[in-house]
Amino acid sequence: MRIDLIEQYQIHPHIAYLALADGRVEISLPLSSKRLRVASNIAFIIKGFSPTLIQAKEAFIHPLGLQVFATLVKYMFILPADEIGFLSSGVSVAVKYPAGCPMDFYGIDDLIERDVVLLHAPLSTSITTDLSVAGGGRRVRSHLAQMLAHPNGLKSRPGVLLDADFGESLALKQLRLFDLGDIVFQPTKDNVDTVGKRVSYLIQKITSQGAYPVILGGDHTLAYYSIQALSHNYPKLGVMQFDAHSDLYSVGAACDEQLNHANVMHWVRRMQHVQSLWQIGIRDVFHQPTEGFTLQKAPRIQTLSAYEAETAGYARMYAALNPNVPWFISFDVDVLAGSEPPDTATPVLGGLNFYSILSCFEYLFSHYRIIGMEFVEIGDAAQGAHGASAVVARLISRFLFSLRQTTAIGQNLYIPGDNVNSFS
Ligand SMILES: [Mn+2]
Repeated sequence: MRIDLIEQYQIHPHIAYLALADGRVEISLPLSSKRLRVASNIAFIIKGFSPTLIQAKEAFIHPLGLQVFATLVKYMFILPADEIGFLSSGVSVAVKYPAGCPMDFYGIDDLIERDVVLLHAPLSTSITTDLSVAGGGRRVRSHLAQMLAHPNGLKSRPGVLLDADFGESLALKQLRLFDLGDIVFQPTKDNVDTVGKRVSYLIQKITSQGAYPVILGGDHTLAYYSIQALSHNYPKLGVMQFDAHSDLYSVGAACDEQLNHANVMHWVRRMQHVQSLWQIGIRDVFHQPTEGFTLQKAPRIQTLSAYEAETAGYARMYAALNPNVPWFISFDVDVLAGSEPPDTATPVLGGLNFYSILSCFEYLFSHYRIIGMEFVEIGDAAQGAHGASAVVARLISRFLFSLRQTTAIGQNLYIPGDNVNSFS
């Protein structure tokens, strides 16, 4: 991880110190796996910094030396002053049943290009009555984890993932799917912006390694943080939004100025790096007030409605998508045909059918550079085999297959017994 030093820092307010038998001191942070062993004089200097004081970087570098300072910044013992509000509680926490290989924040350093990193962001501005979408991403993770799990629960054994729809086999050791866990959310302390900033921070780190984030929401407000964060590595980006709603709602009231899951695409469409925004599966019918509004052209926004996609297909969109920019997929599960609670909280009649979406994704994965995806508005409740979280897990599985070397299964079968080659 490259560290760009900025001007002002603060010491982490919750460093724990443990004196070791060899005279050194182990320092650690809550919710962090990283423990550093430092000389007692260094620990003494660190303890002396006031956690409430913002100081110039020289005030830290002078007593500690540049190398120790940079290490303490890298491992978050010293934090950039303007980031302390969302970093001091940590950024993500490991989960008990990860999908793929569990990874902590510091593992991001070791990612290589085209690695896929899963994270769940329990971020929500929606006022929900019965069904929350804040934690719905966890449902997708458990589907994926089950899909990948050894049938006898064994870990780290050789195996392949067989995809019967596509007749493909993928060696699990090639998968390179890493699970960062859940973004830290402390209900009593955090708001949407704190959680959103943690997401942005992680996406910047992940994409600067050339790896691809797959973010599970949360509601669609997530797009504001995720797509903004992508600008650091992608000065030109296309966005494909699969959604029943345009999320461009304006009602002519004060809430139009406040970011929420129904107006988030107004923020996205204004982002400099977003060259094109395709809205796919849109089908809502609603009353738009006109008093106090002007009707303007929005040339960067294009639409493939659910009606067009399901009756005429996706060809018009494929012909128009620019293959020379990287694309990010922002997927609201209410785009799916038949999505009702508990799959999602805001269902709309109609929608895209599973195989129609699956074939669209196959086309996108093979013709365009998809540099990440997010899936939002997933209901946090048990869903059936055809539920939104099952669909999302399936789409993610195809992303993984598309990035790796796969083998055609053909007429081959795995038959119990030792490999015959071992006898020859
Ligand atoms: Mn949406």
